[in-house]
Amino acid sequence: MTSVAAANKADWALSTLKAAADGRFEVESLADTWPELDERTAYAIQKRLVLAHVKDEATHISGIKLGLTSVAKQKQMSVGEPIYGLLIGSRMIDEGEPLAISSLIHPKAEPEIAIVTSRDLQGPGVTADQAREAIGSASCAMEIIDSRYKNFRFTFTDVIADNTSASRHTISAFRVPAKELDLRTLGVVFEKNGEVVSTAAGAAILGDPAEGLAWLANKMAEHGESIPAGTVVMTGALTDAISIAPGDIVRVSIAQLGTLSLRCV
Ligand code: OOG
Ligand code: MG
Repeated sequence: MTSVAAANKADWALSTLKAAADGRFEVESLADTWPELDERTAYAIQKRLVLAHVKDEATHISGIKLGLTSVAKQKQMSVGEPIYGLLIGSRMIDEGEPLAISSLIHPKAEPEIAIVTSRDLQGPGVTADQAREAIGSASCAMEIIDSRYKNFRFTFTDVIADNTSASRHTISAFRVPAKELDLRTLGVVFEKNGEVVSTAAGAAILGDPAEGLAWLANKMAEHGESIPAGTVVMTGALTDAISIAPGDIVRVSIAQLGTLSLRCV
């Protein structure tokens, strides 16, 4: 494909994904009409898409999210490699605030560990040990994903372009200094309407959430970007995502980090 044709396709992909998010409707996989979409172009579309939402909502990029960092999620979505996306400030749900399901397409909830970095991280070559040193604190978190693709059916590059299905996120204000924690061994209990739906440990994230942060620093370096100190990073779903509907209450409990509940209306 010539670069002009690729630029036109990128514009088309961007407007398709923006319209689907704004109008709350599903679209077909980009790969159906654009199988050659590559990773670099997909991350470039993601960045433009996020900046368009940020401009519309007069908000800011508030952090970074990892996706597909657990075996559970990689199997659920049939994509075997991690991805990253950007968090949008206006999409944060305050603790105790209900989530209106009607504002979304087909949302699912995921239990996550959120961290805040305490040092700059610049790849390539960042090791898990260096990343671990750069984790300042950790909190209990939940992401609400809402793929713009029909039935959450997407390819690796599709989901990158769609800002990794990011929709809403909620992070407990209770932050625990990382030096008091071994993130790998923190037990996780995920409940819906009072029933346990899944359990996990921090090590579900690539063996150690610090490995996830190192992966992120090295992947962002491929795009000429680094992670400044003070960045909020959602490290990815620890278990399968579950569908949520009005009336549901989902709850994540993580050892030492406490509990976070979300009521859907
Ligand atoms: C992609 C986003 C995955 C996670 O935490 O693994 C993600 C999807 O499953 O739609 O956010
Ligand atoms: Mg997630």
